[in-house]
Amino acid sequence: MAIERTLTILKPDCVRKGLIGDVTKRIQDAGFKILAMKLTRLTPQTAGGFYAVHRERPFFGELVEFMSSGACVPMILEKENAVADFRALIGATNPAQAAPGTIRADFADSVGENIIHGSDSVENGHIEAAYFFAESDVVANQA
Ligand code: 3AN
Repeated sequence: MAIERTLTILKPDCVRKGLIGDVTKRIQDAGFKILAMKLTRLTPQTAGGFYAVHRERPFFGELVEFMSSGACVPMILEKENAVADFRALIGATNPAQAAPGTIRADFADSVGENIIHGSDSVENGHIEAAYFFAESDVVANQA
């Protein structure tokens, strides 16, 4: 399997609940290497741009409001088969349907406030990573 990168965001509910450390530990324990990370607060414009694909969905307004409601922590992660393995680690979008032991099953309250984002393809992972980070922010060689 190929080494891939994926983009995650620890969402504002994750930060508000004081779960940055717990969730990051799960990510690292699962074998993901953090290549870039920062604490930031999205504006409604930045959040709307990130989720532009959902612009026509009925929940778009509440999604933008939530994602810009507080600090969040985007990270670029790297691992073999990172995209699929990360989606398995975080669980289904709706935490009520997420498999036991996944991050969303254990920490998330609702489909709207579901703690964490994970890219859905390698291509989108690269697009999303570039949305938050410059290539010079990426520490690929950590030896
Ligand atoms: P995922 O983040 O699991 O890839 P997407 O891409 O379908 O899920 O949805 C993007 C984000 O939009 C989700 N993380 C969630 O916060 C929000 N969302 C998705 N479906 C709903 C919904 N039915 N109601 C409210 N928010 C939703």
